[in-house]
Amino acid sequence: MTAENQKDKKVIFSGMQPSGNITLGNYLGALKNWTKLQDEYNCVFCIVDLHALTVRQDPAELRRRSREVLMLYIAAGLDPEKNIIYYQSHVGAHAELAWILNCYTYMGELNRMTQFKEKSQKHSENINAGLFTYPVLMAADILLYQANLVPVGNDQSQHLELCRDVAIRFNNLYGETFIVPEGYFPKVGARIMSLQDPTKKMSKSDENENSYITLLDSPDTILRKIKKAVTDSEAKIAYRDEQPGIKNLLNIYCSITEEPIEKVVERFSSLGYGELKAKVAEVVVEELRPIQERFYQLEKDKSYIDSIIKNNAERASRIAYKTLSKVQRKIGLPAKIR
Ligand code: ATP
Ligand code: LTN
Repeated sequence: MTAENQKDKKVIFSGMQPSGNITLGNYLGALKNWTKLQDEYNCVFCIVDLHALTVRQDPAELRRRSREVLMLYIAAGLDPEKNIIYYQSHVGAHAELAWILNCYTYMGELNRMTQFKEKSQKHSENINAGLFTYPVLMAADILLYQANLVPVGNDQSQHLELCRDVAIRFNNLYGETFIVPEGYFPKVGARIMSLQDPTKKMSKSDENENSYITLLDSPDTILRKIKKAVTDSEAKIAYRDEQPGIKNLLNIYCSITEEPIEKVVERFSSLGYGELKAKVAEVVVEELRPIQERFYQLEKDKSYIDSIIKNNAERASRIAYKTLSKVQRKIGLPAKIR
């Protein structure tokens, strides 16, 4: 059964930017959860390459990373036949609907977006209009597929709220057109922090490579980065806000093993920090090993990946253009003559 022919199932839409190497944070906070949703829902997982353009990208790197993200989605366990896995730029309807929705979104609404404020501070030399209208393109992504649920980290809740407001506004003006989506947020523990500054989230665009683990880091690199992780001088293994480094290591461990935190804290209570780090590195290495093996296998099969890219863009287009045509008709754009 594929996403198109399971009419009774709810639709899930989510995406990741190919703006860096996918990190353990992206995996534990998003990708790993997506793999658990694929049986229960009709899922559409996008590689949002147009969103990545809001920050200057090296063209060859962007192309390479976009393919890498697509292969990592599959290697992490997303089935490209059951789910729709595709590049945003391969479905023109995203940019077309985004233009239309721009005309139904207010400057005041976009001005309030905290991600825009943060990213314009970080990239003060390139505050482009795309960065400002980023949430409108995200709304178009979601609304095109009539998604019921959008699994994202808490950092995206403001964007999702805007998407809902625009959908409701449009429906009020033109009658029921879009499903108004709900956010689907992970548990708090799934927020993975930087290994170098555990008060900041682990981010794939961090300048310091030691702050994150990527899904393709070798076992030696993983061990080295975890050994270097910033902790504290309490010399006590406890799960509390005053020890953010240790808390983060425990979160990583428990997100992988899916054990309750209290049980693990009890078991590890007599260990030193070095020993805790070795345990954490071990579960990370073992979690990533099969993903890496599948990734390197997939990488060799160019024609298989190419066929996934082509077929899935076609499947996505069929759904997206159906919604776009409906929107065009409702707002009074002239019908195409066939
Ligand atoms: P960038 O550094 O380019 O802003 P990012 O690493 O924050 O990127 P996104 O592509 O914006 O990642 O997000 C992809 C998904 O991963 C989103 O659902 C986001 O909420 C989730 N995510 C990102 N970072 C973390 C983290 N440290 N812990 C848990 N989930 C995360
Ligand atoms: N803005 C999101 C990525 C993203 C997305 C989407 C997520 C773009 N379009 C649609 C869910 C649904 C991010 O930065 N995590």
